[in-house]
Amino acid sequence: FRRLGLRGMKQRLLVVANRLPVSANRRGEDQWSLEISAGGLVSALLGVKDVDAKWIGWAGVNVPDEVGQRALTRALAEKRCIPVFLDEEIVHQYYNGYCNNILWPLFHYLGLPQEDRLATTRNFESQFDAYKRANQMFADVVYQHYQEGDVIWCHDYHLMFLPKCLKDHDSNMKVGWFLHTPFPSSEIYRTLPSRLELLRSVLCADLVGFHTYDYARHFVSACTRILGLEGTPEGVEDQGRLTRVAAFPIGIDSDRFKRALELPAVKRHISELTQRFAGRKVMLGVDRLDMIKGIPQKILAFEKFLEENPDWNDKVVLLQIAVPTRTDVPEYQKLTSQVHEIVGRINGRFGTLTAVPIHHLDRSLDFHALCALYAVTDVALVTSLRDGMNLVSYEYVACQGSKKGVLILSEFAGAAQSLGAGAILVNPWNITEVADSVRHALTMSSDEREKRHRHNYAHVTTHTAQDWAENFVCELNDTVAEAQLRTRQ
Ligand code: ADQ
Repeated sequence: FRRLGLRGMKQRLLVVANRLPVSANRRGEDQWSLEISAGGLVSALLGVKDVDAKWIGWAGVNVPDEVGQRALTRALAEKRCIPVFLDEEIVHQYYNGYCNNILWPLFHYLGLPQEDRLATTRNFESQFDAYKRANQMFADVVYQHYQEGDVIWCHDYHLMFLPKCLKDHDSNMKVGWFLHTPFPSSEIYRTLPSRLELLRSVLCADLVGFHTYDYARHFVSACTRILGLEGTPEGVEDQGRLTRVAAFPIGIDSDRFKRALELPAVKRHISELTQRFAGRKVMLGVDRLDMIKGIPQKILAFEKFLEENPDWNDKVVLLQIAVPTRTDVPEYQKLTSQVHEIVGRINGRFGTLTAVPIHHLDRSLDFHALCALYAVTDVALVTSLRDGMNLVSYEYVACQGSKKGVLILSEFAGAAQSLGAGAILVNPWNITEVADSVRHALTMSSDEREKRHRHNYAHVTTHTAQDWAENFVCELNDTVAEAQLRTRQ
């Protein structure tokens, strides 16, 4: 099976993730338009080919009426997607509340919400309750579509309760769970009030995967320290049952980026951008506008660089593309205003009548424009405060053919562990260090650029999204086969 990869796989793959890879917009009572949404999970999974997969998830929209639900289900079916309908109340409590306000910051070492500690504590139980109910709703849709032999691949922190729901329903289901964020140190994780229930549920899966060995190790430590279970080199053991735990570093579909660079539309963008920024070095940031991405810290580091290197003032520009996400969460609204304020101040301070040092866009770019930007820029600045992997860094490398641009990468992104020496690794909290790295990147010899780029490029083009998915699914099949053997013996 390993040799055949996904191409030879006879089973169907049911991918279950909070969000479907498309956003739905209602155009009439029974009319919907669908648009691919931006985000790491979507980018990676869309890069997986040759598999009979269906995607189960929420379409990101409230559809209270049956006519609308039926029409959306039909429209999504054409894209091999199956919707889970969540009402506004549950989205508020489960998605905005428990997932985005509690699990997301905790898993990225930002702690449990502090500002309104008491309110959070009071709301906690109802939000966790909604989380479990929402996970059960995903499970119900999985049951409706499940056929014996299907492989069920659950994704991310939104669905930690799903493995238990599925296995309670049918213990023969083949269930894998993969976390796209970091799994934090057990000392951080243990502050979570629902720490026991979530760990026990995840352990119901046959295979549990993380981007890095460190995250897997943190998870096993949490199980041993908090649940008192036994950690083994294979995973976690509970009364003779093994849950396999392992690292599966994600990748991208690098060929898709390489092919895109040959398209006339992308070449047109490239030549426009080259003309537009002629005579200046261009630095690039592409992030979802999220606190974990360290955008304010990045911009402050760039300010420090301009401050300390006045000779560069009109010779370099930072393009920061920040796609807004979770726009109805107050923390994210605050972050947007903060970023706007800092950018405005720096442009006021260092700009001239004809040029500003920072171009900040609050929007998603289409694929062609994104590839062109990756291709023409001299330096990419990825300064996440924590990041499960960070695919932007991979995409940048894939599009840097002849230019051999430099990647400045946070040591707190999972990608730092795979790209390592090819990038300039920085502590994003230390803006002096980041500013120095900017200078280093801009003045780097072509030999050093070439060497670093070769290292990065080799990794990105040989550790693809396809490999990631194949490794995970193969390991899941092997794990289940081995467990069956053990019970027969
Ligand atoms: P994200 O936090 O979304 O993913 P990342 O891995 O960098 O982070 O992926 C972002 C994706 O969205 C990239 O494919 C990028 O091209 C796209 N994107 C970002 N900004 C964009 C913009 N302005 N316009 C268009 N496209 C944009 C989560 C985890 C990561 C992990 C991935 C995959 O937080 O750590 O790497 O899942 O597991």
